[in-house]
Amino acid sequence: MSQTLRNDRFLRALRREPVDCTPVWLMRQAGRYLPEYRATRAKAGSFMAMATNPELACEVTLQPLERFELDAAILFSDILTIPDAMGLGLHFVDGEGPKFERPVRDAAAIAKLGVPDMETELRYVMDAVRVIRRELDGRVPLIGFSGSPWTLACYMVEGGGSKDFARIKAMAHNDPEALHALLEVNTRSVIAYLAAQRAAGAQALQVFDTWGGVLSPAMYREFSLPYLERIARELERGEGTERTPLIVFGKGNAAYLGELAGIGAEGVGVDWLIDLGDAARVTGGRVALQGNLDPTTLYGSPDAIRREVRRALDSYRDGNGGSREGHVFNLGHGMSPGMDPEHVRVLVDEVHAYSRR
Ligand code: 1CP
Repeated sequence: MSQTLRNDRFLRALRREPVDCTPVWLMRQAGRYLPEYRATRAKAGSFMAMATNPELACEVTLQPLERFELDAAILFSDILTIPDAMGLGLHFVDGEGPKFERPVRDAAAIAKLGVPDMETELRYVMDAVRVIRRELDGRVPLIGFSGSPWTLACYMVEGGGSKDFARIKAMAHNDPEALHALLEVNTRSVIAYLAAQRAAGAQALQVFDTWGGVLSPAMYREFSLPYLERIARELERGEGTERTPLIVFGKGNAAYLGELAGIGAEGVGVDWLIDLGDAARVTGGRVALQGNLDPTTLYGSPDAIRREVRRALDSYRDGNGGSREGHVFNLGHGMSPGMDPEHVRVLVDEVHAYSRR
């Protein structure tokens, strides 16, 4: 497991150490925009058949790395594995995304939930981590991940994706104790899940708080931020250069970056609604920043993509006292199925070429 990494730019950037150029990976870099992903998915039959098969999960994890000079791999899985292992019955409805057969809508249903066993109920995830580490063979670091307690709760209460989050927000107002009980069991599960991925070989960890930004500031500070902080503080990750860094990504987190920089995570992922230089000024070198190109930039021409990449790199440097250290380049959110793989190549190569100067 301790084979030397041939490319450790990503881990160095998270420690805010000097790098030869800015590292880059992309959220949802393994996915439907790649024809080889669609072929593997067709062979597997379904998303879950692919995610629960460690060899196939490994295959799709490596696909974007075969094409592009990415500086990190991300485990191919999903944030909804935890609620599925809790017994909610995850399934995918074509064109509608993930759904749960048994959503949790009241205190009684929440009281029945327990932390899943990581090496039995979620063994397929840990096996995938082990297979991917073996096949990566030290090329780049592997990122493990989880949803945030709040974001998982959104799917668990709504029963799937949502536009207005009406059910979970009603619960927040009418039965906050029940919601806190749900966030509590989710937090303990996320900590156990990330610890198990780390033990299996994940070299960095990311929490996706995708829906934190739908909360009012008061509600964000009650229902999301404290649980993110507990994860960052309680998750054992080692010391010094051996420490496994934790990145907390949140859509709509611009107003909270100052607070997020103080929760104990090594990195904060930023969406595209804030200038990266402003984000760097607010966080003041306390954490590394990851982001933050608008994903739809990939629909632009190669020239437009290069221009926006340079703008983000320069913005970060300006806000970070003239230094590129502590920046992991990424999109502000995940890629979409209609994006052109050749545009991804333009982005990745431009990040490296421009930041190397
Ligand atoms: O049929 C398919 O191929 C389904 C599409 C798909 C994919 C490619 C789903 C279903 N999950 C995934 C993989 C996935 N999900 C990864 C893989 C690694 C990589 O980044 O390459 C990761 C990190 C996730 C995490 C995830 N799942 C998040 C957080 C990140 C984000 O984009 O905000 C969320 C919110 C989910 C839920 C989910 N799973 C799948 C879909 C389509 C969704 C979103 C549903 C919604 O919009 O509410």
